[in-house]
Amino acid sequence: MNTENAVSTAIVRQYSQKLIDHLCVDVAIVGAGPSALVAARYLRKAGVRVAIFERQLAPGGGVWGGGMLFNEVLVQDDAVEILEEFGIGHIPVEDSPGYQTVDSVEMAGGLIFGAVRSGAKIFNSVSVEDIIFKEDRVGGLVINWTTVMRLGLFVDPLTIVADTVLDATGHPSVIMNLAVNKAKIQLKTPTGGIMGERPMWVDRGEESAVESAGEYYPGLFACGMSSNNVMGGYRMGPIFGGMLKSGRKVAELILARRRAE
Ligand code: 48F
Repeated sequence: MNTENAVSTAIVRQYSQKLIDHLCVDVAIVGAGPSALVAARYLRKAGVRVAIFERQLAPGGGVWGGGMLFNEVLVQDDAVEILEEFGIGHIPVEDSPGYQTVDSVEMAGGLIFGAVRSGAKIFNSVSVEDIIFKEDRVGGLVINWTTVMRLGLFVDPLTIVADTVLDATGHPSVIMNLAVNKAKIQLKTPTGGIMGERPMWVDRGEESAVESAGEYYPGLFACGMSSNNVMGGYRMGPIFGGMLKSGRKVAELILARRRAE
């Protein structure tokens, strides 16, 4: 085999095998932002099969840009153990006890590496365009290449079968919107629908990002800014302890649900 052919054959074969191995998983995560990457690592450490589908070329979601492209973020002391789980460095803020600064590039890279090294597979440049919904349960995802969707090409998708779907799509809560608008699901919220994100209030937003992480319909969980939006929480800007803890909490809830079933 000549070298050109060897390169192409190895890539196509390996990618195809990876995709085939993840066409049916325990947990399918939509979005590869910070809450998703934390959830993926904790789920994998408990032996759960996880695949993450991220529509952008680069996983990491809203971490990379820090605050207004100043590439630093804040993390509260009570989330430092999660940073350390991923081997991510942090520096105490001298004049504001209780907070650490974290280089946002190190944080994005560290979260991605920690999730992948735990065995979670990330499929980047893949968009989730619909859910599988049957027998009153969310049962997986409908996926397509982001380029196909962005170009508006009329190309049928493929599917991912999953016991559990985790919406970690951030502010737009893409999967929850699909569930409400297309599957006509009543979510476990005070209105049965999506409450909608409120303006910035950092402390309350940080609390609600964690409190809201959970199961909203059989087989359908949300975390991070997605669950915060679903439950009408406040936004909080470039402080990430809540995102990290939201990812860890949703992993614990998914594991508890799996044990109970
Ligand atoms: O928004 P995002 O970073 O998720 P998060 O874990 O973290 C939020 C923070 O970054 C920040 C914040 C905290 O202070 O306010 O915003 O809640 O990442 C969400 C990811 O989901 C991807 C999107 O590209 C992003 O990387 N995503 C969204 N819709 C889809 C998707 C889709 N339909 N298919 C695949 N990926």
